[in-house]
Amino acid sequence: MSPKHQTCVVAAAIVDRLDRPARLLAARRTAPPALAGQWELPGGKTEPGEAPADALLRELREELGVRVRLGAQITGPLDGHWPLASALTLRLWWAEIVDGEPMPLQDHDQIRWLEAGRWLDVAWIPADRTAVSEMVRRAGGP
Ligand code: 523
Repeated sequence: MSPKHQTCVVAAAIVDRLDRPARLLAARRTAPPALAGQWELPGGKTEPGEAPADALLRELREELGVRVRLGAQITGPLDGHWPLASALTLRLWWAEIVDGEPMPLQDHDQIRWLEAGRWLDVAWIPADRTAVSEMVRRAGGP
């Protein structure tokens, strides 16, 4: 299998507007037990042969019922990816909703828009907290 067909995890930092983000969408997981109740940037695993950006659009449609426009990738320290607790790594993009109202349809029991200055106010999964902290730091802090 070529590297581009390897599974990776993709997620989105969905903000109210890509050009001047103020609010960030967080989603609370229902499974597995070790992650249930913790908040994440929504997303999931790529399927075999699926391009990462396509996987992300699919996951957001399935999980939240929204269509999004992807912005820039938010690069992490591992070749642009972010470390996860598992052997997998996470690729992250900025995103803006272009159609639909986000609802927790699958895998989540709550979603929440975090206001500017409050992006660290939920119990993020540790991997996501690292990324969100860095996003805040790069933006010059809350
Ligand atoms: N994370 C994570 N943060 C984050 C996501 C989207 C995923 O730490 N923002 C972790 C959680 C899981 C793994 O990445 O350990 C896979 O994500 P998951 O379960 O959301 O992917 P699915 O739903 O595509 O996985 P399957 O149900 O196994 O298909």
